Amino acid sequence: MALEIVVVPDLGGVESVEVLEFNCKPGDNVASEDALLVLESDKATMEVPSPLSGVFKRYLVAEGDQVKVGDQLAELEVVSESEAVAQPISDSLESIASEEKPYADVVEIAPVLAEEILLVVPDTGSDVPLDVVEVLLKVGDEVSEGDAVVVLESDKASVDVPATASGLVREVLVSEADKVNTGDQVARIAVPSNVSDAAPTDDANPDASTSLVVPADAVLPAEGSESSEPSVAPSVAPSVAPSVAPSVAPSVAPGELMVEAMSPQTVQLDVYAGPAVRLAARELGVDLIEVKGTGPRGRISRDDLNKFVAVRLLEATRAPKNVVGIPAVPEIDFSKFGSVEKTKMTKIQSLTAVNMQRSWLNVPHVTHFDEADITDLEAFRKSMRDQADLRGLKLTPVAFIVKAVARALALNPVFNRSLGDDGKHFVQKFYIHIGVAVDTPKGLLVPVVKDVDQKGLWEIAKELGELATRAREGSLSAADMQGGCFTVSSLGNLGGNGFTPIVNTPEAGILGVSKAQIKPHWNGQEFKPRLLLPLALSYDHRVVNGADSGRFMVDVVSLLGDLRSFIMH
Ligand code: CAO
Repeated sequence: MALEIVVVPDLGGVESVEVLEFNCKPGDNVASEDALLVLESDKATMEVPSPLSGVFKRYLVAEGDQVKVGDQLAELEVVSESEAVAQPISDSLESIASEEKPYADVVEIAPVLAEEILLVVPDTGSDVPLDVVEVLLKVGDEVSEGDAVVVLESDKASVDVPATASGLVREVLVSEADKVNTGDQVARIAVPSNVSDAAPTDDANPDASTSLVVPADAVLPAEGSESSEPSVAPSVAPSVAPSVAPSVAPSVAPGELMVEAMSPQTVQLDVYAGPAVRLAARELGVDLIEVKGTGPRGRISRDDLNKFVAVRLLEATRAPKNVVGIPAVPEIDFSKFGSVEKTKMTKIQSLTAVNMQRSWLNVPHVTHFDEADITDLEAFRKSMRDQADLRGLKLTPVAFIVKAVARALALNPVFNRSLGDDGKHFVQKFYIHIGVAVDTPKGLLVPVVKDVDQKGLWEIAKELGELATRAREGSLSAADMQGGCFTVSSLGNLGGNGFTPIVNTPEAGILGVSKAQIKPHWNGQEFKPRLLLPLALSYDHRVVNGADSGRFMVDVVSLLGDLRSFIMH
C-alpha cells in the first residue's frame, strides 16, 4: 500500500475556497472519482474526487478551513501498481469481503461461489437521457436489495434507482453528471451464489418480459472466470436489457418495481445537500425537505441533519403515548427582528430552569391568596432595631414570616409531607426545615434554615442573614440547600401586590410574600389605616386540599397579625 496525498485541484482562477463538508471517514473504501469532500467558493460548490481507489485515511483540513490550489486535503492508502498486479482479480471479492466485516459474516461461504450481476437503469419512462446527480455506492460497499444506488434527475423530478439484489459492489459504471438511458449499466454486484441459484430461470418464469438485472458475465465475462459461457445468454445488448430474463428474481414484479423507483417519495427537488448527507438521510429515513439547511444558500449539512434527528428523538420521548403531547416551542431567529446577543446560562440558572419546569409540569398547582395585618408586628420589629444593631443583626419581616410558617406547619402537618415516588403514599416529616429563596447575581438559590420550630427569632434572623450572604457570595454547600419541607419566597423588599410562586417539589407548599402596604381596613366600625402584607400560598393539590390550605393560611395570618398568638399555640 502507498500513501497518496489529495490536494486542492485547479480552482479556475478562484483564490481560495472553504472546506464545506466531509464525505468519508477513516477506513472507508473509496473508488477512483468518489467525492472525498466538498469545497465552496462564494459562487459554487465543487466536490473533490478521489484520484485513485483505496482506503481513506484522514483529512488534513477541518470543515470551515479556507484552502488554496495545491493545499493538502486528505490522505489515502492506495494499492501500488506492483500489489495490484500481484493480486489476482478473482481474489478481490474475497479481500473486499474480509475488509468489510459486516458483510464477511454474511458471505462466509459465498466469496468464492459468488456470481456477478449487472445492475442497469430501469425503464425511466423518459425519451431523453437523465442526469446522474448522485452515485450512492462505491466499490466494496455492501448493498441490500431495495437500497437506492444512484439518483437520476430529469428537468421535472429526481428518482432513485434501487438495487435489485443484495451483494458487494465490484465496479461502479456511472459517475455524477453522466447521462443515462433505460438499460444503461450502473454497477457490477457480486451476489452470493446461493441467492442467484435460487432465482427462477427463464423456464421457471416464462412470462418475465422485463429485467433490471442481468448476469454480468452475460455481457462482461468476469475476469479469471473459468467458463466463458454465460449462464443465460443475452439475446441483445444491455440497452435492451428489459427483454433479458432475470438471473436473480426481484422481490417484486417488474411493474411494481417501476412504481417504487418512480415513487413521489423520492422526489427531492427543493433540497440542497451533498451526497453524503443525502445518503445519511436515506439511511435514517429522514425526508430532507423537512430539514432546515443552515449552510450557504440553505445547504443542509450533516450537523443540520443530526440536529433534526436529535430534536425528533427528543420530541418522541417526551410525547406521551396516544395523547396529545406538549408541543415543542418553535425555534425563532430573533436576529430577523433586530440586534440580539446569545449568552450562556449559569449552572444555577440551568438547574433552576429544569427544576421549575419539572415542578410546573408535574405538580397540579393551586394558589391561595390572603393578607396579614402586620401593623403591630412592624411596630414591634422597629422597637427591636437597637437590640438588633447591638447583636449585629438585621431583623426583617422575613424572620417573623419564617417563624410563623414553622408554627403553621406544626399545626397543619399535611403541609409537612411529600408525595411518595409511586404516587400511592405520603411521606410525613417530623422535622421543620424551611427554605428561603435568595436572589443572587448567578441565579436563584434556596438555602434551608434547619429546625426552625426549635429556634428563636434572633437565631432565625442571624441564620437567614448568614445564609443569604453566603448564597450571594457563592459559598453555600449542597447540604445548606437540602432537606427543606416548605419554602418562603419574599419579594417584599422589592414591591408588587402579589405573585403565584411555583412549588419547590417534592415539598407540598410555598409561600410568596409581596410588599406590605398601608391600606384602609374596615374594623367593623370604621376604616383604619393598617399595614397589610400580601401572601400567596401555592400548594401541590395531590398532597393538600383547599380546606387544608385555608386552615394553614388562617394560622399564618393570625400569627403575623397578633404576636401574642405565638405564645398561645
Ligand atoms: N414588605 C415591605 N418591606 C419589606 C418586606 C415586605 N414584605 N420584606 C422586607 N422588607 C424590607 C425590610 O423591612 C427591610 O427594610 P428596612 O431595612 O428599611 O427595614 C428590607 O426590605 C430588607 O430587605 P433585604 O433583602 O435586605 O432582607 P429581607 O429579609 O427582606 O429579604 C431575602 C431577604 C434573602 C429574602 C431577599 O433579599 C431576597 O433575595 N428576596 C428575593 C427572593 C426571590 O427572588 N424570590 C422569588 C423567587 S421566584 O419564585
